[in-house]
Amino acid sequence: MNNSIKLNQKNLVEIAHKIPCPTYDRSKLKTGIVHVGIGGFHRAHEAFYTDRLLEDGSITDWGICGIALLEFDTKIYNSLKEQDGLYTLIIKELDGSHTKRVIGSIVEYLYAPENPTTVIEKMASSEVKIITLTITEGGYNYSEATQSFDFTNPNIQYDLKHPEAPKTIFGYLTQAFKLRKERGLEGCTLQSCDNIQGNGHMAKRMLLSYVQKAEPELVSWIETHVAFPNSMVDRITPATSAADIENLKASSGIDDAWPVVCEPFKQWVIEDDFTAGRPAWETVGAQFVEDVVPYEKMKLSLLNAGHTVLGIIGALMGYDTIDESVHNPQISAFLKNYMDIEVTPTLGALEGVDLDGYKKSLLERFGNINIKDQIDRICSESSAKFPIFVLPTVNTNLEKKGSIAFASLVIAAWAMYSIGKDENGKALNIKDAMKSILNEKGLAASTGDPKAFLEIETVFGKLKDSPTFVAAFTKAYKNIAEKGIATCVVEQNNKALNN
Ligand code: CS2
Repeated sequence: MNNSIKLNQKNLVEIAHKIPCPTYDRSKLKTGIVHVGIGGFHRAHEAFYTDRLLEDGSITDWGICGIALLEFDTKIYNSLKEQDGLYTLIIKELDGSHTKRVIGSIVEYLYAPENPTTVIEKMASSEVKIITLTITEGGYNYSEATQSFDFTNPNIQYDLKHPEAPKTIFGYLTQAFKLRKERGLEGCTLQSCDNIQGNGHMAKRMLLSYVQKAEPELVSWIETHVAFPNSMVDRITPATSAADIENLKASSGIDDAWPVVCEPFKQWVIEDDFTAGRPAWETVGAQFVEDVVPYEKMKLSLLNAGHTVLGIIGALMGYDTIDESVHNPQISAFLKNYMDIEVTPTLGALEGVDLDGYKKSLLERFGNINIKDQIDRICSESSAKFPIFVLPTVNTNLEKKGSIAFASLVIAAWAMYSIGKDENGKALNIKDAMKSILNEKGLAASTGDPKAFLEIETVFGKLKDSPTFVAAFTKAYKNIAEKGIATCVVEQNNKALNN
């Protein structure tokens, strides 16, 4: 459509005739939140909740400044800048319809690689009360092998030498908190919105490890002036496709360089521990609780691990999307068995949660044919995901002598996947910071020594020393090599049936 209108502040009045737009005065908003990592998920989740809050009330303190931290973020930064921070959120409903709205809560955006000082100043600004993060599971720089902060990361080494122009979140936060301390400003809240068990605890532990080395005298200031609430975040947000951009133009006449698509479901459970105030997100559906850890555990080990199960098995079978994978009845039965037999017994008491209902709803969400969530997206960065989503369940079951057969099959399938081809010989598009080592060990595993894959200690920790796990993994690997993944999935389901 040639006569589509470019999304930006100037055109908002006209666009409001087509789809709902912010009616609040964006120019009057103060920037109370700095958010690092303005990808799709943040824009479908925190920015969405905040936009609703701004729309509902007379609040003006909680505009968001989005930070693009990495060079990789150049495209999103440029798109948002051209559009004055505005973007369209397209909710793909279960009945196939689309609910659209222009979101206005991101009122500033900064590109860190070119303006490190501006970013540090913004994080240190007295107006900013909360710094939120979606920097991905791998972004916390935690090593499973040493169970601690990874100082061997070259970017961390760089930041230690160049504190004024850092590259990592740890370098930025250290400088910002140092300024706050020097200027006698109040502290602020650092809120992780990543899929990590105890994400607030992890953020605190990793930051303090870095600060201990970079600015030891800042440690106690951070301990007393910065809060690190844990939070559980949820909304399936596939990568935006070229078709999504075109459809928006064709259906609504809006030219948006990077709209965000997501499912209708959303959940945000947060510990109410904020140093310098917070938005009343509970009025727009967030839940504030005392201890979020059980909810996080449930979500990570059922939803995120469920995605990994569907993604890795589906990829090997040649599927492209999660709904295709879950609509294979044997794969969905496998996932259901994994959830019931291996995950559920590891979850503690979950007061007020209907676990059966939750698991059922996950299968429905995964099966939403309108979402078309990419298996490539789900399998990306699996080396950071397995240790958080799947391996804790395996470790608990090893301790409790529970079943590990389903998880072992998925891990063995991942070893196959890492070779880079599906079972039909088609190349897989592997995106992983550890791609080369995964490939090397995947190939080594395929030459007769499956457990070579388990030598990747930053992923598997000490699992290679567990004879029970090594035996289950080796058996699963050999079975897949001999019979193919589809047969193994069926056999595993049948074993569960007969037990
Ligand atoms: C997915 C998550 O990346 C993944 O592997 O499981 O992005 C998932 O879609 C979100 O956590 C949903 O809340």
